Amino acid sequence: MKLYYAPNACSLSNRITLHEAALPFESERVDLHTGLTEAGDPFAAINPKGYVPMLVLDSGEAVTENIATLSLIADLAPHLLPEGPLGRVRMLEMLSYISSELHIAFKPFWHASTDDEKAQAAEKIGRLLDYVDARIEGDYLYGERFTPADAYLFVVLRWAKKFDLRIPDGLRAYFDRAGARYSVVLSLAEEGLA
Ligand SMILES: N[C@@H](CCC(=O)N[C@@H](CS)C(=O)NCC(=O)O)C(=O)O
Repeated sequence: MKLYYAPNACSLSNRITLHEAALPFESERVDLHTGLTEAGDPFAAINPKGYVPMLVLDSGEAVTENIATLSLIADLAPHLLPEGPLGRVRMLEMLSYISSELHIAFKPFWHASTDDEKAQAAEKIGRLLDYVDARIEGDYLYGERFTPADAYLFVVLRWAKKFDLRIPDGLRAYFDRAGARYSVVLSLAEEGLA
C-alpha cells in the first residue's frame, strides 16, 4: 500500500493509523504548493482531486477522502474500531464530525482570510472541540482503544495548537497522551515534524 501525504496535513492521521494497524506501507510526499510529488511527478495526474490523503492499494486501486481511507485501514485492522455493535458507526460518526465540521472550520487559517473570518472560525472551532471534549470516554474517544478517529482528532488538535486556538483542558491532556504513543511519535518523525 502507498500513502500520498503532505507533512502536517490530514494525511498524517492515515500514517498514524497505518502504524497502529501494523500494516506495511510506503509513502510519497506531495508538495501542495508546487503540485509535484517527491519523485517530481504532477500529483494532479495521480489524483485529479489534487489533495491528500490518497491510498493506493497493492491491486493498484486508489482511495481518496479521509473518511474513506481511514475506514479502509480500519477494515483491514478491525481491532482499531471502537468496541460494541455500533463500533464502526461510531467511528464514522466521529470521522464525519471531524472532517465536515472541525477540519473545514480551519480553512481561514490555511488560506488568505480576514481577521474577522479568523476570529469567527476560532470561536466555532472552540465550540466544536468543547463537544468532543465532553464525550471523551477514557484515555481516548471511545475508552482505552486508540481508533482512527483519535488519529484524526490528534491531527486537528495539532492545528489548533499551531494557530494558538483555545483547546479545552480535557483535550489538552488527551493531546499529550496521544502524542506519547509510539505510532504518533514515529509518524511525526517520518514526516519531519518531531
Ligand atoms: N475532502 C478531503 C479534503 C482533504 C484535504 O483538505 N486535504 C488538504 C490537506 S489537510 C490538502 O491536500 N489541501 C491541498 C489542496 O486542497 O490543494 C478529505 O477529506 O480527504
